[in-house]
Amino acid sequence: MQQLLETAEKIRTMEIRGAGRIAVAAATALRDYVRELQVSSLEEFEAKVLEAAAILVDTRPTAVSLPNAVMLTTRYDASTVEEAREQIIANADKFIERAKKALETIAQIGAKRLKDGDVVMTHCNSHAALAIIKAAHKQGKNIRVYTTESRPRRQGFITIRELNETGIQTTLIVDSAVRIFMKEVDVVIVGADSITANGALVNKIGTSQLALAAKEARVNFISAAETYKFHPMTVMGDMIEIEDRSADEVIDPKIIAELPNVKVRNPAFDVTPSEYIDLIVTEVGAFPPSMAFVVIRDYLGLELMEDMKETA
Ligand code: RUB
Repeated sequence: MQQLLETAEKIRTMEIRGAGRIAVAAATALRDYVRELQVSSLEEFEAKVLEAAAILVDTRPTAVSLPNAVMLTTRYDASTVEEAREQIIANADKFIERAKKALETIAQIGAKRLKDGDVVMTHCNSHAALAIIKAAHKQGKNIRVYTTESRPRRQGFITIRELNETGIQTTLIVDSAVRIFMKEVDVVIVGADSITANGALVNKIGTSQLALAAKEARVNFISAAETYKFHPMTVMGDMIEIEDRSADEVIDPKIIAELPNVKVRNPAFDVTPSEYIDLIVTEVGAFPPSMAFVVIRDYLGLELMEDMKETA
């Protein structure tokens, strides 16, 4: 359990972050946990697995990749502890492999949308979005990138390092400079924390501003999202919780303590409605956002929704 708790803490404190990485970390933690789990009955096994799953899911509320990964991993149909254990280990390995392959396929599909000489704008730090940019660069296309700082956690600093290592020419801008530079941009590519059944995108705070500026400038707006980032419960009308993070990430708490009339809000994500999204690149194809329900039905399965309802 110690190791699983450590992974949960790393997700909570954002040492492990990004929707894809937290999902893979959770599947890995569950696999390693059940491998060592000592129990005397299947009932006890089930209770321990449910407890571990809840600890991981409770770390961050917005990226559906996390509960999806946990649900897909902890499913089993077994009559003994050993059978259940084997199934969970196999599920976890399958999920980890699915995530890895998905990124590779998204990179190949998405890179087709980039032409030699294109200027891309990205936001925050998304492995899926960067996989597309890097694949196009690897194909010999000259791609330049505008990267936003992504206040308050400045994940843009991670992105510029990654792009710099690959040799891609990159310009760092503050979030409020998005509109000024949009006229030089050919395509915006961002990741996804969740995609709803009606094709709305939940991603790092500020994403919807990029989308708005892109629409105004008639620039294509693409989200790169593995199928496990689609949100099954939104089919039932559930709303996605937007994580509210600490004011300390925005301003020194000593300053705010001196300002009794001021409060700080720090939502970590926002919602971009489907009408601002031209394309969602998944590992099973590039679709308009109106196909979101089909992705949920055909590639996650509506039974995942039932599983989530039962454990809610
Ligand atoms: C990260 C973020 C990323 C998505 C997709 O937010 O919004 O755009 O998670 O990332 P945070 P990826 O830093 O708060 O986790 O494509 O790597 O899954």
